Amino acid sequence: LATNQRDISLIGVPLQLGADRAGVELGPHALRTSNIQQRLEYLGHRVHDTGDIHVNRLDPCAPGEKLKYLAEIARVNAELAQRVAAEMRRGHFPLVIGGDHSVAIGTIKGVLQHVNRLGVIWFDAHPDVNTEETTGSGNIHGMSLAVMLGYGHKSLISIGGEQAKINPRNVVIIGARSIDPGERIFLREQGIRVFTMHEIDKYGMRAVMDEAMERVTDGTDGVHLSLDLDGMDPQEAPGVGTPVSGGITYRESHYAMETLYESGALVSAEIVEVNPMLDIGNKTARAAVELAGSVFGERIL
Ligand code: B3U
Ligand code: MN
Ligand code: MN
Repeated sequence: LATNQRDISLIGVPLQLGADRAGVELGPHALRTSNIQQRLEYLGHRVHDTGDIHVNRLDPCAPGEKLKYLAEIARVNAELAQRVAAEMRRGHFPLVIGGDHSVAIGTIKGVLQHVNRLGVIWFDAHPDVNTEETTGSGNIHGMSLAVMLGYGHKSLISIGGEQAKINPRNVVIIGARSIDPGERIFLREQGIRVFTMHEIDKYGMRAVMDEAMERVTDGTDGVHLSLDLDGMDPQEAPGVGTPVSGGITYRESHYAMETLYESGALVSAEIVEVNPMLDIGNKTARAAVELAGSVFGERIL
């Protein structure tokens, strides 16, 4: 059993507007019925399920819109940021369960109220650094990391204060294999370390995590994990909105999570993009819960 027991606060965000695709709003329910709470309690942690943040149902927005459902996404994330900050204030570890990846905005903005210099591990097939200018889809879940770096619509970057942002030096992306042309330019300009599948194949997950942990802990006061299930290979995690083949294997994913646990640097996390409507036999939700186990100290022996 884990020696460092934590108080973990689960916060559900049944948000789908950032992906503009039905199903991902059922993610929090699927993770709960796959026993995320019991799994973490079994490791010795105290888990407090704080329930879901309410998301309003909206009519479909106009086609060609570049920031789809901006107002509601901003409202939900502002509320999430407050909830996350409140949980941290009482010493709890915020574990946000999405929902689409736009919820990273609320989580990280909330964490930044307590942790000034935050390192971020962005586990994802996509870098999510589009802006209104570069997006092809208009889906805000493809923009959340750019917002965290201070680029994006005012109503998003202003959540928790515009000064609440992360340093590109302390961000690593792991598993990227679908990068838009505008994103490529942005990543280069920002100097963000991206471990594409090429690097993972070439050096192995061990070397990737060694360098990743060095970067996210260098001069920071804590590390946030943003876990997008589409980072995993679609064979292991088919229930995601935008599957991209050639992803991170089951064991590589667990190794990465175990390394994060061992570092002791983790202060917050979110698990996003689980889409039960596209899943095969609940495989993705189950994988997500198993990964959460590794993040919080689960070991084979
Ligand atoms: N980069 C594309 C696709 C995408 C990003 N995140 C997901 N899909 N899950 C976009 O829409 O910005
Ligand atoms: Mn993502
Ligand atoms: Mn993704």
